[in-house]
Amino acid sequence: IRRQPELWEQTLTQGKQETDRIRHLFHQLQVDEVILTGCGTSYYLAITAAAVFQEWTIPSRAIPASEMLLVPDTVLIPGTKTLVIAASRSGSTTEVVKAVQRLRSRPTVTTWGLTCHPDSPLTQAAHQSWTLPHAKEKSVVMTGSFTSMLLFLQWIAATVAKKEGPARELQHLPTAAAESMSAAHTLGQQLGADLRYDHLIYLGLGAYYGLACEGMLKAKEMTQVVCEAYNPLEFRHGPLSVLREGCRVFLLSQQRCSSQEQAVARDLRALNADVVVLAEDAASFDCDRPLPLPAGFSDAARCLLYLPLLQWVAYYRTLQSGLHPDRPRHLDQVVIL
Ligand code: F1P
Repeated sequence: IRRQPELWEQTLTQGKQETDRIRHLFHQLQVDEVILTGCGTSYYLAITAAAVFQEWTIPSRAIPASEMLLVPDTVLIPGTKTLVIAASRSGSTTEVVKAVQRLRSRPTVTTWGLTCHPDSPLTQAAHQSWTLPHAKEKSVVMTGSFTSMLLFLQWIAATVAKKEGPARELQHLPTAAAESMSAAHTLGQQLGADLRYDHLIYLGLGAYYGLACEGMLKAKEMTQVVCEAYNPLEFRHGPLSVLREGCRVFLLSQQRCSSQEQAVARDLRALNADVVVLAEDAASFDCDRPLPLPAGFSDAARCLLYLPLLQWVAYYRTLQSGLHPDRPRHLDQVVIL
């Protein structure tokens, strides 16, 4: 978790070396849309990346790799030139590899792979692939690999975008993360050690829904506590009924939705939930624990900065529960069907 600023620096260095190749390949393809895919954490990163792609480049969506494999005709639009970008830390997850192998033969589909393992089945199956070996991990639970692959996908989107701002912003993320890591660590340690809260809820909208799902998955994998993820405004349409004193809610707020999300935070507090807000202007929310995030980023670029706190919370809760963060129950690094 702690080495992420350094990993992101290395990811950007690699991204810059690949800029011409990415631009050339993308412009040669002239695709109508991008579909990002993966499983588990890698699917959640696809959700976030798809929203960023759509905002910076062309129509994009995220689909679980199992659906790309099993029901591709419910996903692909006939006659549409599609770029499928598949992410997988291991590059070996069955659904991802088989989906790419099958899609490759479709004339309207081009496949790109993104992984942390060189020479993996995914790199062999995809038309083009990128590997981030520096982001490989020994742990089962993905942390730095998630954020590094997400940053690389953001870099691809920024590279093919018609404006320069996104690429410039991304280059400031490692420094911003290094500066905010200690606040995230201190708060994560406090929150993780507090076992009174046995129901964790993660809220994020658009690109941040993928981040909320990832925060939820980290806590679930490491601690097996009950966790859920929702869009913050959707949460008021029914799920709100579960709120009680043992609930802790993490609200990952976007700057452009700040006033609506402040209203959500007020509702949550009124129902006795413990509310943690991560936002650039976190101090202006009615919440129990604000984590102000570094200023000066667009919502699309800022994504990565939300993750360290969520990862620390899961990590410290695991230790406090007497569990081993690197040995999550029933899980392996790779799911082979
Ligand atoms: C993804 C994944 C992880 C999950 C678990 C099994 O693998 O599903 O999200 O935490 O450990 O693997 P990958 O395709 O990214 O290698």
